[in-house]
Amino acid sequence: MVRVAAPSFAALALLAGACAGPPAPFGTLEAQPPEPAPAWPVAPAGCEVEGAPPRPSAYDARAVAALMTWVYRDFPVEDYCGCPFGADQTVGKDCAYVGEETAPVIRWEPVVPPSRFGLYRRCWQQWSLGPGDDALARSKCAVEDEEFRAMEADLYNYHPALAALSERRADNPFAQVQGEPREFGECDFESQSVMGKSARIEPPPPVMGDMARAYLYMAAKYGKGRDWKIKLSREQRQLYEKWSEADPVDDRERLRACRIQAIQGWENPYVK
Ligand SMILES: [Ca+2]
Repeated sequence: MVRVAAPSFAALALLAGACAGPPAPFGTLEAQPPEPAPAWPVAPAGCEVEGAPPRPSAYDARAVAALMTWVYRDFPVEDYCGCPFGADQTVGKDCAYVGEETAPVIRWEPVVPPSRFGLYRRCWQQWSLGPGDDALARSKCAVEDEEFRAMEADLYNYHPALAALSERRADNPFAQVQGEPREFGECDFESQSVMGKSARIEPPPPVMGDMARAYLYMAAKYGKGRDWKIKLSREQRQLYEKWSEADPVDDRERLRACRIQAIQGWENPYVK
């Protein structure tokens, strides 16, 4: 397995340091111009509660603002290529990603796709236009189905990802990909297709544990009951536990979880 040599991952190591001043107030986003390679501020070590935004009741603009201005405020780095992004959500030139866009953007990707926990719900079955064509079902379920809305709004499930790679990932589960294919510059984002369709995505080693823990968390929190269908197969669980061991929780992930806890009020037991 080849580690991404992007300088921004190395920069994350800086985050292991100590507290540096009070947090930015909610509602402001300090500009983080990503070019040239920025000197990332050392993230505060504490998990402040004061000033945290209110818990979004749905995945909406306020949820995105909470991610941007509170959770990721001083480490705006997307996960698939380690690319820093600015307040306008575009990544700079200091990025290993090579794609067709002139100004690549990030999106907030649900690690566990909404289709995974929506598929068996009545609203989803009513409004889905077919696999991969679920935008309508997602928005309808968010209005009509309180349990779906709660799962969809859980900020522990979101991470910043280059939009083009997130599109490639689509609703596919994370899984081991054979070999070390590279399609997007040096980004260690591995995609394998089966029968001509993208089917498996392996995230880069520095975040594979983060992704695995998001699955384990979502399954633990929402996998109960008849209608809460985030149940992992034994193989999936074993793989994610293996990834979680290979990429253990670090200070950045701990701080991220702390800040989400400050918003939502409950901890993520997989990130300690
Ligand atoms: Ca990690």
